[in-house]
Amino acid sequence: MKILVANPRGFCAGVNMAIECLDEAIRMFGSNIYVYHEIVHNKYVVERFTQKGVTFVNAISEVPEQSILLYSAHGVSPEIREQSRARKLQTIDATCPLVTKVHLEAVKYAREGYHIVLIGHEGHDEVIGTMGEAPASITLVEDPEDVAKLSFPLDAKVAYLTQTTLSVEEAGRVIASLKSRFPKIESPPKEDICYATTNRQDAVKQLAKNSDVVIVLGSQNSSNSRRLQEIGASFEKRSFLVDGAEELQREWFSDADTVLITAGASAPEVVVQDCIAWLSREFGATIEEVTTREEHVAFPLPRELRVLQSARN
Ligand code: 0K2
Ligand code: SF4
Repeated sequence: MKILVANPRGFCAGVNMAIECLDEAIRMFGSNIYVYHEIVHNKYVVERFTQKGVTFVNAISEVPEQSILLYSAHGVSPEIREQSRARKLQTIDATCPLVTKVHLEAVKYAREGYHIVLIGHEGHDEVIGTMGEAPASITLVEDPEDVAKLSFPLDAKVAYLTQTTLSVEEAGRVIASLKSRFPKIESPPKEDICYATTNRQDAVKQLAKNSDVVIVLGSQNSSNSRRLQEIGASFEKRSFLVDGAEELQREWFSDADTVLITAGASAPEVVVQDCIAWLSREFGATIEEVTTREEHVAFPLPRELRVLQSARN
C-alpha cells in the first residue's frame, strides 16, 4: 500500500490563531475560562481544552458574570457581544479575520441598502454570526432551488456573500443561478471562501483520482472537513471522515493500493500521524507527501489579548 499525504492539510491560519489564543489565555488567567461555542469544530481539540478545565458554552447566560470569555474562530453576532457586555464579561475575540471580513461586507452592503443573499449552511455557527450583523437585510440560500424561491423586485440592489468553508464547486453553482436571476448582483472583490478551504479542496481534487480510498481527518460538525470527504466521494472513491485512527476499519482498505490522507482545517496533525502509523502497521504502507500548494499565511493574536500581554510584562 502507498499512502499519499496531502499538503496543504490540517490547521489553517485562523485555527492556529484561535488555538494559540486560548492557550495564551489559559497561561495568563488559568483555566477558569469560558468559550462561546467550540473553539474550532474538532472533537480532539475541544476535549484537550476541556481536560485543561476550559468550559464551552452555547449561551452567554451559562457564563458567570465578570468571567473571561473567548469567542470561537467562527465569529459571533452583535447580539452576543451585547449580551456579554450586559454580563460584564471580559471578552477575547478569536474570530478568524477572514470571517470578520465577511461580517464587515454584510454591514457595508446593508448600510448601502442592498438585499444580501448569504450562501451557506443553515444553523452553522459562522452563518448565525454573519446573519446577526444585518438580520433584516440577509436571506440565506443553500442551493440553486433556494435561489429560485427568492422574490426580490427586479430593480432591487442585490449582493451575495458566502460562508468561508463551502465547496468551491457547489457555491459556484449557486452563484451562477444568482447571476442568471439577478444579472447586476454585486459581490466583494475577493471571494469569501477562504484560501485554506480552497487549497485543501484543490489538493483532494488533484490527488483523489490516483487513490482507491480517501481518509479525511476531521469532526462530523466541521463544514470544511465534510466538504473534503464529499469531494473524495465525488471521484467515486471510498471516502471517510474520521476523528482519529480508532475509527479506521480494516475492511475499508481491502484491495486498496493507494490511500489518500488529508485533514480539515480544524484537525490536528497528531491525528493524521496516528492514521499513518495505523496503516503502516496494518498494511506495511509506504508514505509519500504531495504538496499541491505552499501556504504562508499567519494571523496575529487579537489586539485585546496583546494589550493584556503587554500590561503583564
Ligand atoms: O469548517 P467549519 O466552519 O465548520 O469550522 P472548523 O471545522 O472549526 O474549521 C475552522 C474554520 C473556522 C472558521 O472558518
Ligand atoms: Fe479562517 Fe479559512 Fe481557517 Fe475558517 S478555514 S478559520 S476562514 S482561514
